[in-house]
Amino acid sequence: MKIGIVCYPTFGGSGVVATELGKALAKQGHKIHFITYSQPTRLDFFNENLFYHEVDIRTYPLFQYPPYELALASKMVDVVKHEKLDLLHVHYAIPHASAAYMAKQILLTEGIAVPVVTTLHGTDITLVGKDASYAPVVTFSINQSDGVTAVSEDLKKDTYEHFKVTKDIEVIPNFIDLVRFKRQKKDHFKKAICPEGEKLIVHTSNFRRVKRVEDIIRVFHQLSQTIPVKLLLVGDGPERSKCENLCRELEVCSDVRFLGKLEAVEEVLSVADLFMMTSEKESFGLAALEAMACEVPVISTNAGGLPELNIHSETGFLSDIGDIDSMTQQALHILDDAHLPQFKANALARAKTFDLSVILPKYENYYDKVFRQVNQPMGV
Ligand code: GMT
Repeated sequence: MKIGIVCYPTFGGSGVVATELGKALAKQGHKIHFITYSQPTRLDFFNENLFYHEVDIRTYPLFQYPPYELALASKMVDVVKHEKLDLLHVHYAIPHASAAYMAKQILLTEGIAVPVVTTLHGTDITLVGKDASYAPVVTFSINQSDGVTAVSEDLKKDTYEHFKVTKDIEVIPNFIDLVRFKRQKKDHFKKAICPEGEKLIVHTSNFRRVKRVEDIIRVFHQLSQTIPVKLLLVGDGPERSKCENLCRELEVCSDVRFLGKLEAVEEVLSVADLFMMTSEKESFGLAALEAMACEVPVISTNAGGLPELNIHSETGFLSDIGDIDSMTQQALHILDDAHLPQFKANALARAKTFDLSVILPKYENYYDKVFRQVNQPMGV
């Protein structure tokens, strides 16, 4: 198939999923056309089936806000027509689903019917999408998509609860490439970070408020009073300086390192003993899956789709949002050498159920179904 993929190209779960999906589909022989405002971060290798089309955003003194959605819709029209795409797959409802709707209507006036699949990723529903400033457009554009997928059962449930969505939503969970994400031998790195054999906790995120990274620092502070431990924080975002200040206040700076944005996150995960995800909302928790693939157990909240990934007292533990004491006790249990190897093995076993080879055919079958529905209307 010839597929156009629209996503946010920067660091962030939805962009990562979209890019990895496109790369995997290209390896299967599909022609994949990325349509984004800049080169997706993980679009980092050459494949004869991968193409990249940049959205041109023209500004004008009159525009306080350049109309990105219009530029994107125009680009989609152009790429569908000239590359003869079979399907558009847009990731993150805002504004991609409504731009796709506009592109589809324009193409119909020229006799071209291109099916649109929208994948809901989380905050496009649970946070931003719910807001009255976007909700009517989000509802409309989900209902107008030819196919809708969500990355967890919980996100599907949330979508039906908060929007008047009449479309069937197919749950296709996120996936992991176990060839890339696997535990590597990085003893020198572990030695440099934990010279006295301390246990290592890792967190990766975009440091938005919803991630509650300060909770991780508070848990770490309590833990460090009981066992020798270090903390690596990977990523960057609006809450980072608050987190740095909290480290100073709790006097844990010498044991905590902020690494900023990293490409090779699997190298850091390879030396970790525990991964923490304290989010107050999380539709899936891709970063936790990446950790599990590298044999790292997870302590997470029980928010959103996290219980569908992290199995309580098997691959790690679930806690109520903000329950610092419970998370500290859970961390002490996992980091005990009598328990750690089993948790690590369980984390890897669970990650394998989300392997790319398991999930990719689900997308291919879904594309096929939607394509046939649009090109062969019912009753024919
Ligand atoms: O977590 C974020 O803030 C980024 C966001 C995104 O759209 O890039 O992530 C969402 O999509 C990911 C991929 O499907 C999911 O793994 C994350 O759980 C989800 N984030 C939230 O629901 C907060």
